[in-house]
Amino acid sequence: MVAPTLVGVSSMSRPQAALAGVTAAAVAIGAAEPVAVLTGPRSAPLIAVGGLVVDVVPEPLKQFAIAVFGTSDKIALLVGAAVLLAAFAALLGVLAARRWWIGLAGIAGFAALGVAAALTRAGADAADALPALVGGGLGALTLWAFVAGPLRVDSGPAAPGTAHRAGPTPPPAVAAFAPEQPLAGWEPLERGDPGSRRRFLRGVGLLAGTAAVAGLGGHWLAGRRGVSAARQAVALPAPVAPAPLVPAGADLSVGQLAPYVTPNRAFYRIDTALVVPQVDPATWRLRIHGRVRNPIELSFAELLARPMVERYVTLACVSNEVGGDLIGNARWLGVPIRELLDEAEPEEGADQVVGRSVDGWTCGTPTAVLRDGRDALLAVGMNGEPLPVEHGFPVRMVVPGLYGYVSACKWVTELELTSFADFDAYWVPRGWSAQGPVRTQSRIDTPRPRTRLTAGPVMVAGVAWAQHRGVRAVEVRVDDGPWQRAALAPTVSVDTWVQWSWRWAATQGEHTLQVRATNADGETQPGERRPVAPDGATGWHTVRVTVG
Ligand SMILES: Nc1nc2c(c(=O)[nH]1)N[C@H]1C(S)=C(S)[C@@H](COP(=O)(O)O)O[C@H]1N2
Ligand SMILES: [Mo]
Repeated sequence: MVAPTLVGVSSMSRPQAALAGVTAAAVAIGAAEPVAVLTGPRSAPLIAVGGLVVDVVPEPLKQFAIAVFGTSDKIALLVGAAVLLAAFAALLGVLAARRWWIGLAGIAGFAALGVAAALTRAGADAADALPALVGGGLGALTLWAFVAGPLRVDSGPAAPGTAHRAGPTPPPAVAAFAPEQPLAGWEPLERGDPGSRRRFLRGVGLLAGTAAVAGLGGHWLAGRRGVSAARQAVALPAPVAPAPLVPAGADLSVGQLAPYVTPNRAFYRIDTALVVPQVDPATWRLRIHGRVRNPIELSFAELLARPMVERYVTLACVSNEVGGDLIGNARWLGVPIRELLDEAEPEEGADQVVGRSVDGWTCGTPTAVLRDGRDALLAVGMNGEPLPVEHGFPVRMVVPGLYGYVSACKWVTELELTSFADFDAYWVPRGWSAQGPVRTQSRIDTPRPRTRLTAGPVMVAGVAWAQHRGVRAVEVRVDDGPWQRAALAPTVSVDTWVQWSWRWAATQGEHTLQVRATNADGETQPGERRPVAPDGATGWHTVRVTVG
């Protein structure tokens, strides 16, 4: 390394220094990716730090992100992190041009953050520090090469007013900040002698290109190490208790109306995972432990060997706004959780079953709900296929009547018996209710808001749900008029949503359509609008249309 006395050897302009900083960051991030192929994608610095951010950002900010970016919130987070990193790296480059050790200290700080994030992820081991360490090391080397090493920009031949190395003038890097230099605004990129400038730019191009290739290549390789082949090799057993047939007419097959069964590729996805956990069924194990008399451990083969049932269950997210689409209905194949709990024999007072995912995420489900006879499943199949990887392959929980955040643990690997008094699952300290029964809700799917219709008969239709209680009635009203009964389509069970329809004799003008459902307990959806936090939105879905 170059001794500190050689400080200021660079004669870089600020844009050059910033470019050097960004290139060093690109090298750091790019170099970490191939290493993360070995240590797992969650140890890659951007993903690890992003995961840390997901876990620690305050709930209102997260809600804001979901509201603004929807299901692209993860991409937005990663793009935001990359932009922020580039900005910091540019600043570091500028500082490093003055004092190269500031740059190295900055990179060391970033590497330390990456290491800390990777090591604090659930299930991390010491090797997970490697991507950030290798990336940080190569990034530091790159920055040094630009500001003080072989790729530095040397000052050009002495010209009037141009500071250079010899003589009593301050070192050029300092001169770059001397008062006679315009401090505001960008200086020209062309600083230093043309030969070293070309070397510098070639260095930038070569290193940035290599970083991009390493980064994208590593990312691609990591993807290929996924479990899609293992998933395709899974042969699902036939259920001993098949799902009831979907009655004719359950699907009204009206355009724009959500189909009764949601295809897997259209099924909403919500989770905290920045990279989808890749769980090899060959090594997957489920532990049922904690406050039980008989702890149980099962392999995937042992789980598949058990009698399976198949059920339609509508899954809903507590973050679903009134009228929102974070809900879907699928045919799940799995083992009743009740049977496994009976074998494990929960102790008195163990009123909470904590489902724990391989990535450390947890949900807390009332033990009583899992044992009350409903079709709570450890699911392995979704609509006739092994679970899609992003929906929890190889095994997830599905519990009719409860929101996903308290019941639907994907990539589940543990069921721990404890009590609500003793343990708060993932979303509880973040401001969500520990108990999450699904609220009775209804949605207008057609007509869409703000559409122009022609006067005459109009089919108004949608879905309504009150999982595990069932929907007794759906009513529609126009412009605050009287509530009118909609027709309910037949449904498989009380655990799924139901389609409804109502024929409207539309008259010219602006109109407001509203819907409300009543569940089988006789409770009608309240009209009061409440937000999704802490336990699910309330209010009537309202759609405004123009009839011309
Ligand atoms: N491991 C894990 N499981 C999880 C989550 C999660 O963040 N991590 N999110 C839950 C939430 S909030 C919901 S609504 C459902 C969504 O399941 P889906 O993505 O298959 O629709 O998964 C649940 N299971
Ligand atoms: Mo959710």
